[in-house]
This record gives sequence, C-alpha cells and structure tokens, in this order.
Amino acid sequence: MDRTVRIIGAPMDYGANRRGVDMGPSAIRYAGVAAELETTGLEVTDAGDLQMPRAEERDPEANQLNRGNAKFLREIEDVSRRLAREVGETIQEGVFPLVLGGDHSIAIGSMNGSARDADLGVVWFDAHADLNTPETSPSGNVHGMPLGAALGRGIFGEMDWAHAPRVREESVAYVGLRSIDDRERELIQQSDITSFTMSDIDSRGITTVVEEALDVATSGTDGIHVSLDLDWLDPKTAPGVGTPVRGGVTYREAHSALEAVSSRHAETGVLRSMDVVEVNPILDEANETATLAAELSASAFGKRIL
Ligand code: 4U7
Ligand code: MN
Ligand code: MN
Ligand code: MN
Repeated sequence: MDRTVRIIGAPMDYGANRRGVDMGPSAIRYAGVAAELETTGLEVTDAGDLQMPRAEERDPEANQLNRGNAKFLREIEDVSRRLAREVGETIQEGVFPLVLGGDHSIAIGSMNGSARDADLGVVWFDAHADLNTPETSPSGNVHGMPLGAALGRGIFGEMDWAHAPRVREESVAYVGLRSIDDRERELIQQSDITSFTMSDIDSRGITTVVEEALDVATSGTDGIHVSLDLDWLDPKTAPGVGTPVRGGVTYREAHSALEAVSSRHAETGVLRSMDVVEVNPILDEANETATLAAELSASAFGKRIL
C-alpha cells in the first residue's frame, strides 16, 4: 500500500459501563502497532491522543438532552466533533486515519469525518449491532449506538455531529453478530442493512462472508470505513474487552478477514478509514488483546502470516 497511516488515539471511556477502555490507545501502542504497520512498508505517524476529561470527573446524567437515556452525550458530542475534524483533515491530506479506541462511540466521529467528502460504505466487525438510539437502548451506553447515530436513527437524526447522511443503510454490512437486543433485531429487519451472523460464518466460511460484506460496502460508494470491535473475536482469544460474548471468531478467521480487506484495497483502493475499539487492558492478560489489535491492524494493511 502506497499510503501513510496516521494513528489517532481516542481514549474515550464515556460509552460503556466498565472503566478501562481509555487505556486502549496506550495498550495498543505499547503492543507495537506502529512497528507492525511498518513491516508492510507503510510510513506511520502518530498524532497522539485527543484530549478528553476522565469519565470519573463527569456526571453521566448531567447536561442531558430531554429525551432518551444516553449517558455522557454532551461529552461524546464534543469528542466526536473533534475526532471527525481530525479524520476528515487526515484523509484530505492523502493520509490514512487509523483511530484507536476507546469505546465504540468513537466510531461516530470517525464515520462522520470519513463521510464528510464521500459516500461511505461500512464493514462492522462486532459481536453486537450497535444500532441502538437513546430511545431504544437498554443500557444508555453510547457504545451500543454508533451505527444508530451515523444512520440518523431516532433523535440522532437531529444531531449534525452524530448523523452522517452519506452513510446509507444499503452500504452497511455486519460481520459476526451474535448478541442483538430485541429492538435492534426489529430495526435490522426493517432496515436495508446487510447482516452476516456467526452462523453465516459457520456455514459459509469467513472468506466468502467478508468478500460479500466488502461487495455491499463498496457498491455505489466512494470508499469504506472498517470498524473493528475486539469483542468480535472469541473471548478466549481476546479477553480484554468490556462486553465479551462467547462464540466469536478465531485468531485465524480474524486475520483472514482483515487480510481480505487489505487485498480488496490493493485491487481497488477502497479503504478510507478504520477504527480499532473496545480494548480494555485492565481485563486482559499480558496485553494479549491489544497485541491482537495491533496485529489485526497490520493485516488490514497487507501484513501476511502464512
Ligand atoms: B459494543 C448492548 F444491551 N446492546 O446497547 C447495549 F447488550 O460497542 C451492548 O459492541 C452494546 O461493545 C455493546 O448496551 C457495545 C446491550
Ligand atoms: Mn461489541
Ligand atoms: Mn461495538
Ligand atoms: Mn464492548
């Protein structure tokens, strides 16, 4: 790949119940993400972390909008606006933004930045659908809402920092779902989103499924955003995540999926932006999950393990 990658740390910890994902960017850097990426011949720069107040210093219920249950919405708005600007400017410079989370609510900012000058397809590697809104969320945790936000569902439709009008349902593909809320299931069924569950991977294989997801996201768009939630993997392989769900993809499947992304990019230059989220080193053993996050990022950019 001929591009420079800029690492952007987004130590957001407002979107989930269990504190610790704010250490994700440090843990992934410590695991050697820059060196991993450089093995593929890429130039790598690091923009450092976006500054944000610690969740403990804020009241999750303060300054809330008068509808819905979303926690820390004002703080998340502030970070999302700044992250979107940084991602948008990075792409304009011809540099590839790799955003390290932080909880998955950072994807609101990444997708808004990436979709500023482009119709954007999205491939969402996750155990969860993240399609809730403040009206449907059972938890109020915004890490379960970033796709609902980008697609402008519910009150997110009124929020310009959340809604990314150039991300359309028909260009969004889930890969690896296995934990969906009842309301989300209805929303997915009524929507034009394509969803590949774990059973699809069981029966059809990771390669076929990822190729089809890439077809969905690239068709009629200018490029794609890849969002990688580490809880997509099986918790035996990636224990350091806030919301583990049994029955996820294996180490091999994860690598082959991200390698398929890099092959598609090598053919058609489709990859615009990526985020790697939900690494919680507090819950981890020997920084295993962050190491995996670093390796998988390199796979997305062309590193091959035999
Ligand atoms: B993650 C959940 F209710 N759906 O909304 C919610 F099960 O970014 C979980 O994918 C969300 O890790 C998980 O709180 C968000 C819950
Ligand atoms: Mn998840
Ligand atoms: Mn997620
Ligand atoms: Mn999670």
